Amino acid sequence: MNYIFDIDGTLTPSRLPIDPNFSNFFTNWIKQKNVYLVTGSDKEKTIEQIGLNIWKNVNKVYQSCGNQVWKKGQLIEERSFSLNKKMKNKLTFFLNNSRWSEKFGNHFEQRVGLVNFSIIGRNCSQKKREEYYFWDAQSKEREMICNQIMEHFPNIEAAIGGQISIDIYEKGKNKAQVLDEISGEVFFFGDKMDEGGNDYPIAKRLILEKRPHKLFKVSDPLETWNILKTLN
Ligand code: M1P
Repeated sequence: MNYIFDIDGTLTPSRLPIDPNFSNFFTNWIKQKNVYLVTGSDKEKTIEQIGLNIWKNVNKVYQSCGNQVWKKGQLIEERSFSLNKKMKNKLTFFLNNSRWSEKFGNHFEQRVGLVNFSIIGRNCSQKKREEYYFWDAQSKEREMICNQIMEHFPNIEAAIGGQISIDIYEKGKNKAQVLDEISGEVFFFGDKMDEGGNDYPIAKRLILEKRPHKLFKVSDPLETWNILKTLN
């Protein structure tokens, strides 16, 4: 059996550390199991959130939606991706014309094999992050931006990752690529499994390939923890 977990919103609150009690539980739970982590995030943020111990002790960690792969602390593979001028202009247009007026800087974050784009900016406070998340759920701004990017640039894929941003990468280089390396039955835990979310490609591929699997669409880390307790 293989267990695949998203991180932000699934094992930790978005961009925040894992609950210490859940961390203790999870550290024991992963022992003797095939556990993989897949996130849009980079290595530094991931370690900050889940701790080096969990990061090193799972089978593999797929950063940047699988565009950078780490095994027990060793870099295995990575792919590069950057925005061309046209894409950057298009995103800058969205930034300048958004109905969300408060901007805090760090709107484009270059990760390995992925660019993370945020209208509010990654330098926003936790309070502003939550305000934007709530507003975006009503306005559907990120969904609109993702759809327009993919319409204008057919070689590019854009997906809603966490609370305030969009993950952008080469078409097909989404989280589902991790399944190329993992064979057999999969239990997948994620909070963005609906169409347009960055966990969706894994769910879709498991279903299409008729692979033995179970999808756990969670709304927060506590739900993940409760499910794992019942699996035990
Ligand atoms: O910071 C890590 C997360 O960054 C984005 O989420 P958010 O919009 O909440 O900052 C996304 O890239 C997400 O995939 C990633 O886990």
